[in-house]
Amino acid sequence: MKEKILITSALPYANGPLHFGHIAGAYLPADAYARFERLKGNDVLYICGSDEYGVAITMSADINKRTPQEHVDIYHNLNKKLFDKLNISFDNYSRTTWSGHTKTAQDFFLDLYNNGYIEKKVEDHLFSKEENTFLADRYVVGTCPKCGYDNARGDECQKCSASYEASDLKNPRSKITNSPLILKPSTHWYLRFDKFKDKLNKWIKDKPFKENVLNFSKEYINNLKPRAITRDSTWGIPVPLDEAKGKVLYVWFDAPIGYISATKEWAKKIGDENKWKDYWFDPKTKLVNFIGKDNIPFHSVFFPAMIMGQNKEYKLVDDIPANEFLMLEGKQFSKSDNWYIDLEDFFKNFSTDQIRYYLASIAPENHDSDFMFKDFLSKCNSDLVGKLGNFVNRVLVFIKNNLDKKIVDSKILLDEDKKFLNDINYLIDEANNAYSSYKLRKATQIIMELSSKGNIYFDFKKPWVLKKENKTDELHTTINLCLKCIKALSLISFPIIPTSANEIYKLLGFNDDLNNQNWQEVKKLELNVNKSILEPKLIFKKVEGKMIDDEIDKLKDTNEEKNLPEKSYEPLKDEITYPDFDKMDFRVGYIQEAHKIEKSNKLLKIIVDIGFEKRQIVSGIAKSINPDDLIGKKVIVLANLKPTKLMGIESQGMIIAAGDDVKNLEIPFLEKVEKGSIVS
Ligand code: B3M
Ligand code: ZN
Repeated sequence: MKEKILITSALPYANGPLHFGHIAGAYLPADAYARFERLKGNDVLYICGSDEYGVAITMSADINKRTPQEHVDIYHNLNKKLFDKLNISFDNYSRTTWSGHTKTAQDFFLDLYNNGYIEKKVEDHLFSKEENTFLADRYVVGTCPKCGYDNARGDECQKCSASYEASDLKNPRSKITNSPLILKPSTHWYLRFDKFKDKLNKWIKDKPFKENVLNFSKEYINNLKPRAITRDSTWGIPVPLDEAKGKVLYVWFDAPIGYISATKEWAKKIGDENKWKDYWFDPKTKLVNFIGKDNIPFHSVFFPAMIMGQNKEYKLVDDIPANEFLMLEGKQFSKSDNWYIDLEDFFKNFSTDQIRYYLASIAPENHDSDFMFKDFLSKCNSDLVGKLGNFVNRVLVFIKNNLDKKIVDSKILLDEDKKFLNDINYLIDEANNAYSSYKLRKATQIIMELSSKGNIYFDFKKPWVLKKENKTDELHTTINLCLKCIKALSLISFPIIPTSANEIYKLLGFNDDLNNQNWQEVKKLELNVNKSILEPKLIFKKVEGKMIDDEIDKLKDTNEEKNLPEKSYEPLKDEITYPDFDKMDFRVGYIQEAHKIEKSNKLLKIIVDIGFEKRQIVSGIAKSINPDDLIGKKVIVLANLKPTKLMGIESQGMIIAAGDDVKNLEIPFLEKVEKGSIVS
């Protein structure tokens, strides 16, 4: 049975160029999944678009002396081009400034309003007379109410770490223009998210979300409060109420509705205006939202609540493959710190499939991962060229030189041939499982495993010897199985490297390409026996070390750390003996809860399950680690440390962390071992 699958990737802000971190997190995984499900014969619709409203955009437009519309036009087009280059197969890439979106978002608001979920409140907000606008916290600076530092941020003082409301700052001013700010009452509309607690709890209970997504969302649901969904601005979707002049919808209210309006736009474009309903109103549709981890609550809590408040029964999300972050050589991508890759340049030197393959192989699925240039080189050369490319090429060149390019049939299968065929089929099914569960890293490993198996089989059978000894039947069987393996490789690599996979597939003498094939059919590994292969050619290019050195130099040129004095290290402590060490009992603990401790900016209260009991641990990591990022993680706990009190709260153990400064601590997370395991 054909399944209806609606796939979305987070709508990127049209406020700057995308980087590989975004691509590896929300776009490549979704694209591979879409390609896979299409290949499985399912009815797939893959939707995305630019997120074009919000204060961040008006501010950047201002700084660049453009209108917001000009600003979003630039980045909408730029990002669209990047997606094209990366071969992302959206069925529609829309934008939230599309008029159809305005209407959809306003209708959403009105249903919620008429159903009693939206309330009006008047409160004081910081206002700039000079700019004639209210300012969000992150655009406010002022004098810290605690330590008097005169350039303190709107939410937290970077000198004394005090946290406060922006309205508590003395002499508040605009971060951008320095103009003084005053408190001014303003009316806003609040969505009563708290009213959806029960419904959300019931709904989320049996969702197959990743453990961390689920735990985090449940925690969120239980703490739901009313939230303002309107802003004072001229840039945004007007609040559809007569009394709401000058108010627009908050960007996170309208953005997820963009998934629906982008589907409407798609239907319009294909000339079948109502077709979008087939997806959004059919409970059998599978809706999958690919996002980065910072977008989780908007997809697992807020948007579902907004849908629950509608009169029509829209589809609720079925799965949220939320990815962690991708770093660049150990640091966050940042255009302003010049720690980024110029993608225009990068695409001049490297191919789309090299990039897609590498990003898939390091996809930040379970923890943050790192784009490393040397690793990129090694994956391109030893995986793509050395394993996959080499296998395809040596088989085809052999056929060209020894069999007149003819695709030969297999004869009797010996044990090793049967084993090889079994391996091929087993790995096709493994790839199937990896793609079904959005595991791109795993898929790249399976592609390489199959390539290696092919190479090993070819070496073992030595077809050049079989040829010399005139063992024609065995020779034909060997080559036939190698060709089957190549066909299998094209199939399982298609979702990740579609262009190369198609090239490989066509070398086998097939006229069409894999876009029009079906997984189940291709999986039979039938060949055009007695027809010819095409002229062999190299599918993957080697990356030269020099090219990578140049890329690394570009980063170093602008790296502010370059001129820092050499790092000094703490002297080593006195030597201990094994019995000293053995006194410490380390266990693997599973973090169930983590909270900020009020009045402390350093401490977190963490509830950790060490298998046979639960512990409450107070840990001084709050300046480096967000408590939400800890939930569902497994860590190392010193479990026999005498309990002590910190800020009046009992701490029953210690969580192991590394780092020289309270501001950059990192916790090692464990993947496979179970909670309660001994660490030695
Ligand atoms: N534009 C945030 C982001 O790009 C936001 C996603 C919207 S998804 C509906 O990270
Ligand atoms: Zn301060």
